[in-house]
Amino acid sequence: GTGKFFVGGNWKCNGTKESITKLVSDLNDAKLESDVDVVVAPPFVYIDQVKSSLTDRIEISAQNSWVSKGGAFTGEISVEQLKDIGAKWVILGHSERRHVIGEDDQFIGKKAAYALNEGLGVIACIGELLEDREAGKTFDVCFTQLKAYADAVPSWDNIVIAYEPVWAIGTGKVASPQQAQEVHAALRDWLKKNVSDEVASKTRIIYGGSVNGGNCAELAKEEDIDGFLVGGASLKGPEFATIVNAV
Ligand code: G2H
Repeated sequence: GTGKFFVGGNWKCNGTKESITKLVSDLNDAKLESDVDVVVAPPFVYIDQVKSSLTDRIEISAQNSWVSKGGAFTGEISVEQLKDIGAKWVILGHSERRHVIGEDDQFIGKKAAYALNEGLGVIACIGELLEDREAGKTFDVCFTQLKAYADAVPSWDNIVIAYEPVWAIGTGKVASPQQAQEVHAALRDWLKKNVSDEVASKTRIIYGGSVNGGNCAELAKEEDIDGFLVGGASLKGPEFATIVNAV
């Protein structure tokens, strides 16, 4: 892997004050290896609760942010507000926002640029649909999505790339270590050719899609897998800790 292992827990649209109190307490009790960056992304409305109760060992991410400065944008949350309540990261371009909400590459690229310029780290998601994979278009689709970030962002210093094949998300069908490694290596090669050697070698590329306590160790062995973005299994404190400690 490249640099420090990075594990994010994407809680998606799950939880209540009560269940999140329990999850935070389990995370506070967990033993986490020291050489791993650990981040959790609660729903917006619980970020403040989590920030005030969770150990500082774990940083907070949002799951989305508005594309520019706040104002008359009903229902949106600005980067400035996220920083104000102590978030350090934002997940952008998640497949659920691309394919369920309809966000496109350019919009996502603009969001990434705005968040980075304001000082948030960005977990930049990309990934192909099953039909793309079956049509042999996995690399094309991933490179197009990656290029949209590359064309927009001011720098790569604060970006973690999350490769999440859509067919593996929430389906229990995890990519094999070889399938994930093949794409991660191709993404790194794309960065080398299109951005720089330095960015290619230092940018962490994490895998997401049905990662759990049972499959994380095998995936973590692959050379270009620098961590994970975990959905379902991040809702259970002890299992999330197992994944953090997988490296
Ligand atoms: C992929 C992942 C978290 P899950 O979306 O980003 O979710 O681990 O539930 O497949």
